Amino acid sequence: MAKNQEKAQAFYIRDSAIEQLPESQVTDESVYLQRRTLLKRLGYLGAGALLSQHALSSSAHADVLGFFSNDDDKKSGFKRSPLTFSQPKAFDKTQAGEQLVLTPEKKVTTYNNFYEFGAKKDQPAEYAQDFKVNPWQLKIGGEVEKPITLDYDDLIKKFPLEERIYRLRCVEAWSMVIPWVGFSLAALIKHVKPTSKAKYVAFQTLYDPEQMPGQKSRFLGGGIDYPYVEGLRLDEALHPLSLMAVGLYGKTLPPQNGAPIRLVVPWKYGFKSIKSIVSIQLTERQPPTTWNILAPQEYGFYANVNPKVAHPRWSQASERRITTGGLFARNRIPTQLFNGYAEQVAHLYKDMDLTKYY
Ligand SMILES: Nc1nc2c(c(=O)[nH]1)N[C@H]1C(S)=C(S)[C@@H](COP(=O)(O)O)O[C@H]1N2
Ligand SMILES: [Mo]
Repeated sequence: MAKNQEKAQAFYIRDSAIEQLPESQVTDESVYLQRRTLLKRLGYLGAGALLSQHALSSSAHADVLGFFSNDDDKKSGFKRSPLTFSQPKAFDKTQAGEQLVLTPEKKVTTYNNFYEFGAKKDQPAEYAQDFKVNPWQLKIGGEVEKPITLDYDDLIKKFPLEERIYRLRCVEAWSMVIPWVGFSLAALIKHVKPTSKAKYVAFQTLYDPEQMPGQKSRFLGGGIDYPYVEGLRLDEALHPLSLMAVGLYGKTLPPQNGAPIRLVVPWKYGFKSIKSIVSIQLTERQPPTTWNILAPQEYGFYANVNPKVAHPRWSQASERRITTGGLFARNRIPTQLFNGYAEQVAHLYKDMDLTKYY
């Protein structure tokens, strides 16, 4: 336990470090971009080579540069296909009177948390390009009457797809607005017919160290014991907002965002939204979850977005909304209870002490 806490301390420091970069280092986006152009002309910036060259060894700097990296700098081996989907009115850009500004696609696909491909923000986009998503098998079983295995084509064809525009709030206090494409987790769960014993849903990411360098190296993978696992209470999983996403911005997911299929639970911190899922099991008991195992005093099972419940090492009262303004815009906004979805989900927690069940 103490060992785990130490690990969590060690690799999350960079997240507070980036928030604490002195103003003099984070002054102006154009200065930064000019510097990039210069480095490029001098031949220092190529196919995402920054980190491997240790040109900038400080993680905070690497994160800042990673943020501005764009697809043109990277070899994009992965091919995304267009999807066919409906666009229900309930999930358009105007939600509860709020106009949501979409995070640009390039930011969504280059600033990622996917520790299996490296614990720095720009590493998944670089190291996941050759990830094989087809063939794929997703097994759904446990406390169900009709266990099934979905193959790659089933993932995009078995259930009708819709576009859902959701806020994504990471526990590290940044957020995006992403147009996902997917189907209700509820549709999948109803399809397999849960038994009366089913109370929770357990999810598991692929374990394949040959393809996922972070699973091979504790240095790259942030000290997590893989496979990455997550869980929901059955009523949370059945909530209409819980989404199995297979795409974003109208096309199949890139690997760095969790191809070929990932969970999206928009009222919870991002780490609940587990990527590249191979197993969904309905269970009687509350399943173990990766970040809770790693640092239970910092990350709970519920992980509902809550501005009033601080992380032990930082406040959750506000967040940096990632838009075209980038790191340099003053786009800090107040965090909303349940990430703005309180009207839909607060009833799930009505008799619970949210400071205890964090
Ligand atoms: N398997 C797996 N799933 C994961 C993660 C991860 O490291 N491994 N990171 C989580 C975290 S912390 C966040 S914020 C979101 C980020 O999703 P995005 O990169 O698509 O924005 O994925 C979540 N799902
Ligand atoms: Mo996160």
